Amino acid sequence: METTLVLLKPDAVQRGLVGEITGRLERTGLKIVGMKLMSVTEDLANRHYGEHAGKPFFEWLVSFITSGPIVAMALEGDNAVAIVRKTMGATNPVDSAPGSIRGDFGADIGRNLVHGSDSPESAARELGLFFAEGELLSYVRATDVWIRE
Ligand code: IDP
Ligand code: MG
Repeated sequence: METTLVLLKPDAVQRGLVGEITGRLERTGLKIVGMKLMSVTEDLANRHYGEHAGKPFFEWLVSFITSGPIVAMALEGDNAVAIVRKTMGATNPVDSAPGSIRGDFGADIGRNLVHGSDSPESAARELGLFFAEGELLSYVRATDVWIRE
């Protein structure tokens, strides 16, 4: 079982796509175990996107993710990392398949609506940045038995 971090970036919040995107992620069967509307400070942005420091788009990326409220979400389930990445689509909306979040709503590589951790290791690191331990809940859904063996 994995838990992964999803961020609905400021463009998703501003465009009124929180419900649409959250619905798509929920319908995969993954379980929401943490969720909050929040601001990202410059310090948090630098730490979250640290692997991209030095790249030409890094400063823009930090200013974008700090430009307005985001929704941070923790999703749990078998292969949660890969399922979220598939549901999001490729980084550049030009290459994202129709039916994916970025493929359906994105038009720009920077303003691509969502973040999803790229590995279980990244997920553990990023979840620690965005959620305190007590903010992630463990609970049973009646539908769990219909979603996984
Ligand atoms: P990912 O979000 O699909 O994992 P990463 O390569 O980790 O993609 O890049 C992080 C974020 O940085 C992307 O989601 C996108 O918002 C932004 N980004 C990546 N490459 C570019 C670029 O070439 N120009 C502008 N922004 C970019
Ligand atoms: Mg990434």
